[in-house]
Amino acid sequence: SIIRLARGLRDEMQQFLNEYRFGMREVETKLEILRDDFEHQHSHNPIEHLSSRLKSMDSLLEKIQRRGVEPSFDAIRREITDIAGVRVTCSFVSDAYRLFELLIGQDDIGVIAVKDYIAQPKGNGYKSLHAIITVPVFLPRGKVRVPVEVQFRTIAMDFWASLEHKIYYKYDKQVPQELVDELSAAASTASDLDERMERLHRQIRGSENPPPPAPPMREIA
Ligand code: 0O2
Repeated sequence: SIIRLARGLRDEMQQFLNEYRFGMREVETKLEILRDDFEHQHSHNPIEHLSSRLKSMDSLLEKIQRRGVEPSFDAIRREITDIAGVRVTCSFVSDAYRLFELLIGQDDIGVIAVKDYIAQPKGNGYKSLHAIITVPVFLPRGKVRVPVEVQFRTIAMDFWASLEHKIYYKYDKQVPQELVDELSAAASTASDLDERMERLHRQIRGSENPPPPAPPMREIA
């Protein structure tokens, strides 16, 4: 019957999204462990805020259709790499890079892609360090490797990005030029603030024990 068919589809969707939900939890736990150990060892919390979100089935279907791809679970899995997203907001740029290196250096983590919009900001001024990684999730039916997009940024970058996101949608993606210019100026003010805060942080820490250097970066294809 149609009801049985609908329930079957609903269960399949839930199972599909659950894998991503579990992958997201694994990544969050890894970051919480890094944060707690850092706090214990160095009395410094490198993470101001940790958040995560799962894309809804509706927005996945919309995204896949926008790309002109016939919707199916396989197509979504293949095409969309930010179904699960974790955002790590740090006080300092150096903490963002350090956490990124500590996470991607773990031997159960795979790296699919890295986009460093801190070193190379987007045209509008957007800054963040993005990594699409895979994390193993162990289920009764076996192990699955789940892709998770992790964004590392500072509080100032996050402040800017959330306002820009609001403006972008308020103007239905057609932002007037004067606002684009204002946003670009605000992005550079945010960068200046990050640099000043980092300098201050280094000065304060100069007399204390600095944390050990992060392990060398792994080769990224
Ligand atoms: P949400 O609601 O945050 O999830 P994609 O289109 O995602 O497949 P793309 O554009 O190559 O591929 O990915 P990229 O550049 O790594 O950006 C993905 C995510 O980064 C976005 O997800 C945003 O969260 C963030 N982002 C990227 N560019 C900007 C920007 O200019 N402004 C702001 N505010 N955020 C940005 P979503 O799905 O668009 O949004």
